[in-house]
Amino acid sequence: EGVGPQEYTALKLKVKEWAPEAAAAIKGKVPEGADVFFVPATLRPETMYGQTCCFVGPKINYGVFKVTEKEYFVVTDRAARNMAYQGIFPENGVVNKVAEVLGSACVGTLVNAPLSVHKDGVRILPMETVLPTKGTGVVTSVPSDSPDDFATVTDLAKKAEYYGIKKEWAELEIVSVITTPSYGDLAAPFLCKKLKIASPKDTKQLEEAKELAYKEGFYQGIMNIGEFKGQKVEDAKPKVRQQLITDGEGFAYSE
Ligand code: A2H
Repeated sequence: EGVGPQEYTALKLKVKEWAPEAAAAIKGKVPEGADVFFVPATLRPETMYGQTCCFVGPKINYGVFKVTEKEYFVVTDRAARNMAYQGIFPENGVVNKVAEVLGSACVGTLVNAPLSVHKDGVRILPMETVLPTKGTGVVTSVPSDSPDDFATVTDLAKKAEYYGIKKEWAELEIVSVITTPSYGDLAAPFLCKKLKIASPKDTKQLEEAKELAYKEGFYQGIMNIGEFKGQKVEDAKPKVRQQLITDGEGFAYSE
């Protein structure tokens, strides 16, 4: 954790098809025809082209919060409270929780991930290391550039049966988003291999990989995809963020 406030980009991943257990949990509580969004918080908006799934903590309890008649967000209670003081809900300081749903019940839900190359949508999948006390408790997965995400999707695909998921949900194509001189087109897979990271439990090596990927990506990275292809990551980052906000697909969230 740094000292100052963390400036996240919150992203709106619209539900296209609920997993049966989650559908049962919200039934009669969210009006038919309203849109429900999983809302991950990210520090790397420029990588959103590479989203392949979205993580929830299987044991975390999430709230479904009403934003407007037509829009509902799935986030932790803690995040909703913060959002209520940041002008994200209509009434300052007031949250309106209409339902609760356990992370594990959401697994398999199909969502639309803004900017992602996977236009048919991506799946909600479990990640044991999601912290309920950080961000929104929802983490979008970009395995090309996040060592944590790469280690987790690799593990999920390997043990699909154990996790109760379809293997193919964890195996959407990993495309190159950023090129760096030291780590090539896919920094996270490169670093996981180099540091011999075999699972999400290799926390010490993952810390190092994260640090290396972040620095190299930010200071040396060149965008390899999207509207700002060919530009430095440093320059593209605020532009992608602004584009998401302007298009109504994201908003500023801080804590
Ligand atoms: B980042 P910081 Cl490509 N629990 O987004 C665990 N991790 C969480 C979280 C939670 N509750 N909330 C957010 N995060 C992740 C993209 C990304 C991220 C890339 C590379 C690195 C990276 C795609 N996942 O983060 O402790 C989110 O993952 C490296 C740290 O507040 C978010 O940005 O600094 C980042 O951690 C926020 O971590």
